[in-house]
Amino acid sequence: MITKKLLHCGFSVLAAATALYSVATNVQAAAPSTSSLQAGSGRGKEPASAEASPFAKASGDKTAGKPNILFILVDNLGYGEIGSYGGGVTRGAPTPRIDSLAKDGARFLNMNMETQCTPSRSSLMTGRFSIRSGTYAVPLGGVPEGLTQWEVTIAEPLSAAGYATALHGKWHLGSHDGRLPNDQGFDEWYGIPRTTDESRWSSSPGWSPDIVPRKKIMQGKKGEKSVALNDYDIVQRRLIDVEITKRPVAFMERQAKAGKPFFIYASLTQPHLPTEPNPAFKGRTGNGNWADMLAEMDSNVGQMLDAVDRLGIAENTIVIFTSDNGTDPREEKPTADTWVVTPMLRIVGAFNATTKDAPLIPMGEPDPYVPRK
Ligand SMILES: [Ca+2]
Repeated sequence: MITKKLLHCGFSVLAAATALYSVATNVQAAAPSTSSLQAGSGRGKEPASAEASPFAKASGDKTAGKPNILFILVDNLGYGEIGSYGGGVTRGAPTPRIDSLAKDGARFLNMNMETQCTPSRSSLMTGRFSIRSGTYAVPLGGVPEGLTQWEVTIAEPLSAAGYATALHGKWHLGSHDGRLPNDQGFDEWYGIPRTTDESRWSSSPGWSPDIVPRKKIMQGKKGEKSVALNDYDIVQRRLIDVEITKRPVAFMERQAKAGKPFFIYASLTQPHLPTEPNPAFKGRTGNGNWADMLAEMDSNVGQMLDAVDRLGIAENTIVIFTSDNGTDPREEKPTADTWVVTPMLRIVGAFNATTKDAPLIPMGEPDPYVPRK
C-alpha cells in the first residue's frame, strides 16, 4: 500500500516517462487519473485498480489537479546499485535515503531503457523514441546537435498549465542557443549542457584550449540568453552535485512560498565518470571513490526529500528517482574499484547495451511525423 505520495520509479526510462506523462496528461485534462501504470506497491505487486496507483492518489485530493513533481535523474547508475535493488552496502555504501522511497512509495522492477544519456533523456522529456527527435546517440560535437526544436518537452505543457519549471544539472539535449533547457519549456536552468566526460579534458596531457575550448557550467532563464559560468573542470566535477542539490531545494522553497506548483528536473551528474566524489565524501566509506560517490548521491537525494517534508508539501508532491542508463564499464578504470562492474549490471541495462542485452518495450504505435507549427 502506498502510504506517501512519494514514488520511487526505479531505473526504467519507460516507466519514468510514462509516469511523467501520466501526470502531465492529468494536469492538462484536469481529470482524475486513469493511469494504467504498472506501478508496484513497494512489493512488486501491481495496483488492483487505478485508484491504487500513486498517480490516482496524487490527483485525488483538493490540490491535486496540479501535484508538484520532483524528478531526480542520476547518470549511469546500474540497476543493482542501490540498497532497495540489492546494492547499497553490497556496493560499498548504504543508501537509506533513496531506499526510503522504495519503502514508502512504489518500486519498479522492470528495466527498459535507451542506451545512452542523450536518447534516454530525450525520451524522458518527450515521451517519444529518441530516433524521432534526432537524439538517438550522444552527439560527438562539431555538428548541430540536440533535441529538435519542434519537439514538445514535458516542461512545456506543465509550464502552460501554470507550473514553475526548472532543470538543475545535466541536459545533454543540445548545447547551442535555441536548444538549451530555457528554449525547451524550462523557466530556469543551471548545469552542464553536455556531459561530464568533458570535465577531464582540461587536465588531460597535451590539451590546448586553442584546439578544444573549455567546457562551461551554464545557467539561463526562459526568454533570455543562457550565460556561461565556471569552467566544468575536474575541480567543478567534484563539486557540482552540491549545487544541483541546493538549487532544487531553493526552487521548492520559492514555489512553496508562492503557492505555485512546480516541476523540477534534478539531474545529478553522479556517478558518471570521472569517478570523483565531492571532497566531503572522499574516503568516507573506505571502499573507494565509487562507493563514496554512492554515499554522496544518497545524501543529496536525502536533502531534497528533507526539503519536501520541511516545506509541508509531501502530500502533494510526486518524487521520482531513476537513472538514464546502466553503468559504464569504463567507470571501473579510474579507481580500479572492485565495486563497480558486475555481470548483472553489464547484462541488465549497461551503458551502450544492445537491444539484445536490454530489450526495449514498445511505447505504442509510432507517431506520424508532424512538425511543430
Ligand atoms: Ca548516462
